[in-house]
Amino acid sequence: VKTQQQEVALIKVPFGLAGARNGAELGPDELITAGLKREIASLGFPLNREVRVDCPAQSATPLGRKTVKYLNEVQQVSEHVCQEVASALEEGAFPVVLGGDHSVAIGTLAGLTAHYNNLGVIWFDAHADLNTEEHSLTGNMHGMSVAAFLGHSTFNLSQIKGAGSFVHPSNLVYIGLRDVDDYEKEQIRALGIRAFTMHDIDRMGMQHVIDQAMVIAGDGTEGIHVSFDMDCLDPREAPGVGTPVPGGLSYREAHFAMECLAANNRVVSMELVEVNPLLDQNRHTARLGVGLIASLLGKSIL
Ligand code: Z70
Ligand code: MN
Ligand code: MN
Ligand code: MN
Repeated sequence: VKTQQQEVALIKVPFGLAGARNGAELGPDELITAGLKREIASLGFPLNREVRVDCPAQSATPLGRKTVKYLNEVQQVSEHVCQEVASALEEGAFPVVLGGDHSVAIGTLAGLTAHYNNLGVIWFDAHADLNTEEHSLTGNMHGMSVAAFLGHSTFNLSQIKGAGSFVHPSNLVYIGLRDVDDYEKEQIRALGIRAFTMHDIDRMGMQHVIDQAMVIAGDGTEGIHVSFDMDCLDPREAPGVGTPVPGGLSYREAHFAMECLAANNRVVSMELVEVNPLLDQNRHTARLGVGLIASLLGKSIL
């Protein structure tokens, strides 16, 4: 469990241009309104910083027939997120990055790899986000973040000022996959990436899945980053996401995973992305997100 003396760095990234729908840029404020700072304070963590990364809005110039959308904007945001994450880590804080669409993970990983030579990543998602510019069927960069920190896409960590080296695919673990493109399936096989799909969770249960995930992401690494896309949850639990996919994690499966991760002192940072208030019902998804962050920070039932 993180010691309550450790500071939490809240890094808000209201950026949604790399997603599939409008609205993810409203995620950070929605999570704050849903009580995130109160939860962090009541768990006893001092705040290292609360920053809001300056994010470009929709560009006035039409995209035309570009295959990759908003590359310059993603690059700019990634560099700012990288700086904030790296500087929070230098001060010994635990970064909590709030998206935004999942492209914000590129900047988070850039900042983390600046500080840690070997990093494990547990990626909770319905999607693999492993497309490259060349293979993406949508041009949306939130579907390319994993390729960027593994170094497989043209735009990758090496283009971000201050980033460290790529994450090794043997230290990446997926949890919750159920909507994976053909190219991504090939890559998962070719690179030998460990993936716990919804089928695997059904078969072996979350306890076994999360125990194995911590071993894989922790093996030979200096720390584990938890990247949490809210669409890993079932849309009945989390309707407020840009790309809901049926058949996802239950409320308890997700909380249980976070509770187990809290008990593992190797977790060094987390991000929570893809909360879309425009598609939510009664702030349900944002409140669930706040609860999941609290569980990862060590909130227990009793
Ligand atoms: C699809 C793509 C994606 C999140 C959707 C979807 C990717 N594979 N990622 N929602 N978070 O566009 O590449
Ligand atoms: Mn700038
Ligand atoms: Mn994602
Ligand atoms: Mn997703």
